[in-house]
Amino acid sequence: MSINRRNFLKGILASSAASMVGPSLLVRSAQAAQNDPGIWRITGSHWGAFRARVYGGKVVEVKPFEMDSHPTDMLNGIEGIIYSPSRVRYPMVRYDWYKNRHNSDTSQRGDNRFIRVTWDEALDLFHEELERIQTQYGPWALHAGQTGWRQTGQLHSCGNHMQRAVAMHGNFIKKVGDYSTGAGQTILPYVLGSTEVYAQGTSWPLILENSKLIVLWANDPVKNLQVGWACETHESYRYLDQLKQKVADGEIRVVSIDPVRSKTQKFLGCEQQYINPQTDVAMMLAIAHTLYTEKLHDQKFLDTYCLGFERFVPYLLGESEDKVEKTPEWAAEICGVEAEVIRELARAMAADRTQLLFGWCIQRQQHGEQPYWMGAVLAAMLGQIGQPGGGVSYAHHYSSIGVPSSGASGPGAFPRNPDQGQKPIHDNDDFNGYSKTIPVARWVDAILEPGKKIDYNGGKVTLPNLKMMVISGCNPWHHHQDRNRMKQAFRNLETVVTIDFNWTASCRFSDIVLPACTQFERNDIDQYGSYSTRGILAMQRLVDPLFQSRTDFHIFTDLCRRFGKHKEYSRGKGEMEWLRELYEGCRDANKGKFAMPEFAQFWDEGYVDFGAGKPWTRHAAFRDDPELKALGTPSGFIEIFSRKIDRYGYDNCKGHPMWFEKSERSHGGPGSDRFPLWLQSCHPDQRLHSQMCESEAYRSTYSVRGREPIYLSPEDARRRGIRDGDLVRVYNDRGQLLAGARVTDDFATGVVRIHEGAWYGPMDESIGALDTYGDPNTVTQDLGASKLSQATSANTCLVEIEKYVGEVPPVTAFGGPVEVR
Ligand SMILES: Nc1nc2c(c(=O)[nH]1)N[C@H]1C(S)=C(S)[C@@H](COP(=O)(O)OP(=O)(O)OC[C@H]3O[C@@H](n4cnc5c(=O)[nH]c(N)nc54)[C@H](O)[C@@H]3O)O[C@H]1N2
Ligand SMILES: Nc1nc2c(c(=O)[nH]1)N[C@H]1C(S)=C(S)[C@@H](COP(=O)(O)OP(=O)(O)OC[C@H]3O[C@@H](n4cnc5c(=O)[nH]c(N)nc54)[C@H](O)[C@@H]3O)O[C@H]1N2
Ligand SMILES: [Mo]
Repeated sequence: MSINRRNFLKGILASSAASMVGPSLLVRSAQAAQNDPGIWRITGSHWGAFRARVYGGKVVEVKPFEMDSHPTDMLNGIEGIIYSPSRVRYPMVRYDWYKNRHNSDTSQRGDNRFIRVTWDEALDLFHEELERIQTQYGPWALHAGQTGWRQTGQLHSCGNHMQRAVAMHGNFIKKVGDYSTGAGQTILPYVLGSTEVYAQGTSWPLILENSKLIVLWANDPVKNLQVGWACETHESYRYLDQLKQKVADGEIRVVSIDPVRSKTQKFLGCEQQYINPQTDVAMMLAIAHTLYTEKLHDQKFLDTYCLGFERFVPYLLGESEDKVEKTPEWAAEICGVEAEVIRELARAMAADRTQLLFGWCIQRQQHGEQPYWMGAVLAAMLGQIGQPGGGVSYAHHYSSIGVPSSGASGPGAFPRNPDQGQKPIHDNDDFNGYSKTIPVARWVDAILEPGKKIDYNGGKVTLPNLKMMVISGCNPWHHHQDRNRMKQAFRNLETVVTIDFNWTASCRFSDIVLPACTQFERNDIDQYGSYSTRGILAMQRLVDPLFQSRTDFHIFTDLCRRFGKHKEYSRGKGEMEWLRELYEGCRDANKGKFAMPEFAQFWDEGYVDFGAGKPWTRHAAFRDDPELKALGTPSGFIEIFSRKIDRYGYDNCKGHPMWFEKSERSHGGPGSDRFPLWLQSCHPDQRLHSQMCESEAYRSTYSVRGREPIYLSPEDARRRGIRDGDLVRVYNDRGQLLAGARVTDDFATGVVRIHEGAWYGPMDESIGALDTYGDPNTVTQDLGASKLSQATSANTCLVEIEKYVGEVPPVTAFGGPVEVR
């Protein structure tokens, strides 16, 4: 049964060619369906709520929900998700693992050879492995804590299903924090008393009415508001339309500070301020320096609402620490923004009502805490925190934040934990001295260096000795950094189980793969409008589960049956009973405030709308009464100097915000002599991370010669003899990938972008193998942002590019496993 590499690649090609039958059948049925209306059903997704026409058991048309005035283009990718050639069709077990179980040759991991098994066999194997891990090792050896962007729907929220079921069997390692805002959500509670990133912000109507200057700092809302955590209805875009008008009328000045001309900057037609990547803190310090030396800062605000400004000023003036005065001239050398431009911006900020709106990308880099802390210091110096249209926000590009909340309650979710009083089968809480929770992005460190003690947020974490992972509702082989390091690490794992509807690279590097169905193949409910809680949506099943896929609910009920916990797990209830209960719970919570019909009527009508909420100003209560409405910081005030952090004694996050050089930085920074290009792996315009990359026809609207695009400047292209549309090799010491060049004026010299979420498709399982599709995490750095947050710093990454002239390998990322019989 040994298959050599050549046959193997042929196998991959054959399997993806064969699977093309699916979509082409769909086209035929779409034609037939023109004469027959079929049935319209309503559902929702991260990309938007929509109605779908189902004909002959197939989705043949998708149209936006009528409450969505700004539907995204990505709705065109929906059908391709359901009928993707990359669907997981059957339970599969990795070839060598099937023969040798946990003693398998783990260097074969990623060779993509799998054996098809029955559901019963797959679940027996999964259960046996859980048993083995708990008895042979203990709870410290199992990581079932990695979760992510599961599809929408509160009942089928798949991470909850996986964790509840596994927790009914035994304890396991969990994560703390997330990849989105790891540095931001760790630093801001010290500074402003809450994570800020996951909190409702000042309402757009108040910003539009009161702001005179809006600074979009590393922020591309027009791109990033296309997706939301719940079922989106894109209400923010009405306000963005108004903002565009106000920019045109000269009523509001908007400046986008970004190394790239963003989608938002182009949409608004606003000012573009280029900045060298990763140098924002230097520019902010220079703004603070101008405010201070020109006496434009609000001393009264600093005295009344803040703590520690006097500990920060000596650093600003060069009287302490590094003895460098943070003048605009000093900053200009680092950030590439002229000193006079910095001064002008500082004066403009102080002259009138100024709203700072930060995106999240700049905290997904080394020392990612600093720009957020420094942003709060700037806002404090301007003294407008708590005023409508002033102060600082860290979330107006995310999930309808800034759209006034209706004030209604959304539906609850299927429980993530076992019910109260339920003991697991293996009630062993002895973690052998290892930490039970680890910072989310440090799990690969754990596999490679078990037992290592690391600093984290004022404490110590002892990395556990992981032997088994269960992965559901996330795609670690998209979301984590440095693929070749991951390959090395995965060789140390005995067993990996992945539950997904897509044959992602995470499936390829697993041992047991279980086919979930998509959200379009089950009934569910969710709220729409994410943070605005605008209404409740019925997510009606569009089609039956394809192939042998099952709902996560079904999968984990059957797993629990193997250890006699299925009744406790499901509480003896099926899908529609649960939905009714979640809906009724929501109706109770809203009683007397928001009218909701009975479940049957709701299900039939498809949604309940709560209406628009009232505008609201963030931090206004604190501004009104800083004593009674104190912030959640240790002192209750805005902490410009944090005694707590200072006492931790870290070298890479100190008592006040500071400029730190990066381990890799373009434009003359460290490492740029060898790898001169800064790679930003921003969030995709036409996907949600790795989701929808599998949608074939939709992918072809942006791919370049079948590969993920890499965006680069005309000058960088010219120097390397690269033309738009060329195939290029992107590389550094960590890895190499193929991508398709998109040459554009939107990008400055030295700045390139590959959107995160491009599927990983290695030539083979060997370490260092070329990635054939263009996953940026093939070359990113796996490094904690600092000892405080230990967050991902994916955007601290330098690369070089060359025109690719070798034999062109096929793309191996899509189309499922190579089935060995
Ligand atoms: N280089 C770089 N890397 C990054 C980032 C970056 O900016 N740059 N961004 C980071 C950020 S902010 C994030 S949030 C993460 C996102 O990381 P993830 O959340 O891991 O990314 P997704 O691609 O959304 O993966 C979700 C997976 O869950 C599966 N799934 C969805 N719904 C279901 C379901 O109902 N059942 C089952 N069983 N499976 C389901 C999908 O098919 C998909 O494979 O990536 C991080 N990684
Ligand atoms: N379409 C779409 N929308 C999404 C997502 C998606 O996958 N697709 N994902 C969602 C999720 S999970 C998240 S976490 C958010 C992510 O939201 P963010 O992290 O804010 O988004 P990004 O697109 O990564 O980056 C935003 C901007 O930051 C700029 N930038 C990057 N580095 C620097 C820097 O050093 N300095 C300055 N000044 N600017 C910089 C980039 O050029 C880009 O224009 O988006 C959400 N929205
Ligand atoms: Mo995220």
